[in-house]
Amino acid sequence: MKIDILTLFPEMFENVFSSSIIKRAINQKKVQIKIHNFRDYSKDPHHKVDDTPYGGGAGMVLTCQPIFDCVESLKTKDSKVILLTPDGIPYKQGTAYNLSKEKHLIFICGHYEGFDERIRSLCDLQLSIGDYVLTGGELASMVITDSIVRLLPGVIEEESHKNDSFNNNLLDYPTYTKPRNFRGMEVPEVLLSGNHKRIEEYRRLESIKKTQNRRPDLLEK
Ligand code: 6GU
Repeated sequence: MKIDILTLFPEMFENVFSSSIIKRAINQKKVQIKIHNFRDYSKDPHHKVDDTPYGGGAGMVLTCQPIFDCVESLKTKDSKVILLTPDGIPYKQGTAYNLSKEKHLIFICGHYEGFDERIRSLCDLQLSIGDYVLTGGELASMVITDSIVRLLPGVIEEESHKNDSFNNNLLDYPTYTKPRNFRGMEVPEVLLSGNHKRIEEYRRLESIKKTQNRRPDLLEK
């Protein structure tokens, strides 16, 4: 998979993509991630990327030209162009699965007060990562990239995401490791039983109980 990210703040991405599982996925060539500063595409003599809003109002608005030119230079018939915006559709694990099957993703990170509405016409999808407002789309693009890359074949054991929270609209079951007793807190007996059928039943029940308690909205689905 190829991922291109358009941003005015490339430095924000340095540590996130050079650590842990994403770093390994890049080194193993499972994904190629490139960060593009769309200021470099500005035709303005001072590399301006924003201007005041028509009709008045506070703040600066990202202009069309640099973002259109940058996307058009990267886009092929295999590309999906995705705008990160608080008014996008809510991003879910199911979206992560669908996007993990794509060949090429292009993320556009807005910033400042907003972007020219016509930038939406470039995009196949507009996503939000939750009902709160971030200063820009950068963190959202990192969240989405992380959740997609871990699903790419061979990045982590398939077994590890089979039971992920949100698959089948259930939260993940609780897990334990050694020691059996830590400060008086015991590992549930059933997990030590070696009875795989009973363990499976216990885990399914715990998943349902946890979902009922914390996310009853998921069970309604
Ligand atoms: Cl994708 N962008 C911004 N700026 N804020 C957000 C968001 C995205 N998702 C939730 N809040």
